[in-house]
Amino acid sequence: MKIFVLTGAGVSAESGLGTFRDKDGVWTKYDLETVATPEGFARNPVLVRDFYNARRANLMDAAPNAAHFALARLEAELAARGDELWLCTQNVDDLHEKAGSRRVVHMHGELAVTRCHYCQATCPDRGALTAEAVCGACGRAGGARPHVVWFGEMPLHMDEIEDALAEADLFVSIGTSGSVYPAAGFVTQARAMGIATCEINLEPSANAYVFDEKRYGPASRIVPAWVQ
Ligand code: BJW
Repeated sequence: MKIFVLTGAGVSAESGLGTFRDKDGVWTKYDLETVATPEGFARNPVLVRDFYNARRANLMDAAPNAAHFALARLEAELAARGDELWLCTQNVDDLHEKAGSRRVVHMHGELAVTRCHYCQATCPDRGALTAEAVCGACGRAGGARPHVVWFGEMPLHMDEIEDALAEADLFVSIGTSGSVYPAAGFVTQARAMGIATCEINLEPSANAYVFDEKRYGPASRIVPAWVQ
């Protein structure tokens, strides 16, 4: 039995990390073209670094909730009986890892990793992104950016993700609005391959009609109940 789980911002909402498209979501306060595109970074790197530095600071204080812990428990239980949980997250936080998940694929990157705009070298870094930072790999200054995937950039690990999805017996989507591609298309791909699908979310997502099974409510309650 292989279960492919896709998580989104809703799984971390009860840990105090904002979602993007809900009332009070990140994109109601910030213009996404300005802070989450390569063009925005080229136009105003100071503003973009400030935006991500504030989010890095928030992340320091955030702790996993019952949904993250339930998924980590499920991974261990499945592994113990020779089955597999394949956890793919759109989230750039590290709450799955903090909860004990062993293998997490971050398709939209990781907030606590810095990438050099010039040479693409990455290094773990929870400190503030600055214009003065010198890249340890290429020696150039001024290229420090968060290792996250902006609109118009290619999501990470896509070959690995497509392979895992094709091998799954069950696809479960948790806490995502289903509005950002390619992740939003996974449920349709899964259905086309005959894989059972389940949505867990606060409310029906944009793709709710595609799922076989639906469970609605806060992730901290619904995910542990589903894992039982
Ligand atoms: C709870 C809850 C609780 C709340 N319990 N639930 C037109 C058609 C199709 C595609 C496109 C198009 N135009 C452009 C595109 C492509 C574009 C795209 O999809 N745009 C759409 C907006 C239409 N996609 C891209 O650009 C991607 N790249 C790509 O396609 O590459 C191919 C390519 C490249 C180059 C050339 C050609 C092709 C990249 C997408 C990158 C997304 N990046 C972000 C920012 C990451 C960094 C950062 O954090 O700042 O990723 S955007 C943001 O959205 C973030 C998230 O991972 C992503 C998804 O959001 P998510 O997780 O679903 O959050 P929300 O807020 O939307 O939803 C939360 C849900 O939780 C809600 O439903 C709530 O109800 C629920 N919830 N509390 C349970 N307690």
